[in-house]
Amino acid sequence: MNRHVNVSWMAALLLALPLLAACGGGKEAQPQPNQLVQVKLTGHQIEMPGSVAPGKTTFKLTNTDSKPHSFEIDGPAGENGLKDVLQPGQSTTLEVDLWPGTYRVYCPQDVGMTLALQVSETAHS
Ligand SMILES: [Cu+2]
Repeated sequence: MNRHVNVSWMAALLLALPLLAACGGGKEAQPQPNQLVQVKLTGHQIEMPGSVAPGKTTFKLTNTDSKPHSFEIDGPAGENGLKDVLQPGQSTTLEVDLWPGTYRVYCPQDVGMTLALQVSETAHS
């Protein structure tokens, strides 16, 4: 009789252990790293992918032209852009939490430096 009780206790403990471990691990859940999108401002156009996944995104912007340029992205996540123009040869980053939908990406300095960016519904890795 006593032995049976002890075995049950052991079984209960063994079942509980992974749960306790899972609880402890959950607290240390890593934040999702931002996806990185490379953007080149060439003067004639903005070179970047036409579609990206939703979520926290870091745009790595590089001005490869001989004139200053800037970067704006307007859409479902609101209006985001650089505060200052990007000088020739310089790089900077812009972080945007992208929601699904269509965005207008453009350089406020130049008419025609514009493109449509599609942000998909689901993240795909
Ligand atoms: Cu420009």
